[in-house]
Amino acid sequence: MLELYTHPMSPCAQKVRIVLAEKSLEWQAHHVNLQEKENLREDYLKLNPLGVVPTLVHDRRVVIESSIICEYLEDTFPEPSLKSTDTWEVARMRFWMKHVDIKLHPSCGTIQWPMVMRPALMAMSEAEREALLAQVPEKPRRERQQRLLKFGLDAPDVADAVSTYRKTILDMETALQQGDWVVGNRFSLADVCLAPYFQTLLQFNWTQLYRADCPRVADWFARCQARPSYQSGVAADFPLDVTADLQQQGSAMWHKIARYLD
Ligand SMILES: N[C@@H](CCC(=O)N[C@@H](CS)C(=O)NCC(=O)O)C(=O)O
Repeated sequence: MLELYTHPMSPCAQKVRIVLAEKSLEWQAHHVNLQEKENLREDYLKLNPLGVVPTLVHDRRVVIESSIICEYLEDTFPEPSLKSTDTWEVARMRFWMKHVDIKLHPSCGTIQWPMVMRPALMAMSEAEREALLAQVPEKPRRERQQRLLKFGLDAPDVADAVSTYRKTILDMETALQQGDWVVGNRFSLADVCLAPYFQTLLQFNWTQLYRADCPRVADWFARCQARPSYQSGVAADFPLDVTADLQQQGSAMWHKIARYLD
């Protein structure tokens, strides 16, 4: 029995949903409403003390951290494999996964949070939203959200987030000169872990970050999107009306992203 605590717009949860679909695994979804901060409720914190999605529960045993969950699923259900048999390629795959965890994901949070989470918090009273954010367990995340709440896309964090996104894209363009996928010629966990961050760009109509000068990245993302695992694990949560709404909001804010591009 596999259960996933998830949210449709969470790139970390999207990674795991792609792996589950690639391996044709049956799973049960528990939707965690991040806008209402259900992730900070006591019962959820017992499962995931960091107060974030995703969380996987497999036969009552809990696994947290999206990259660890992806590798757990790969090791537990090895077929079809999402990992090379070449140990150097596995090392490269883990390098990309680590890069996503420590750099790309916080950057994505920085530009996505003001669009998706901030409006819900702004609808609450000041005391209510400050009390909620004070409960975020990790200090760097808590302080970043406090800045993003106050300044939105004008927060000081946004410049670095945009340049990290852009550098990642340029590094991917270089990597894709060597093979069809980010590591060699096999679709691997490196591709799984990167693809959701391009969904974020797509949903806000911010694809100019790669479309103008990174054709290999554009082609790579189109091939990720064409996979049934992406369709069921990610795209299914973005019906046309939701996408149109998000793209409209994103387009209106593009200038706040574009000002940090060289
Ligand atoms: N390192 C964690 C990060 C998870 C994470 O940041 N999840 C976000 C959604 S993508 C979340 O739950 N945010 C809730 C919050 O920050 O309040 C992982 O890879 O699982």
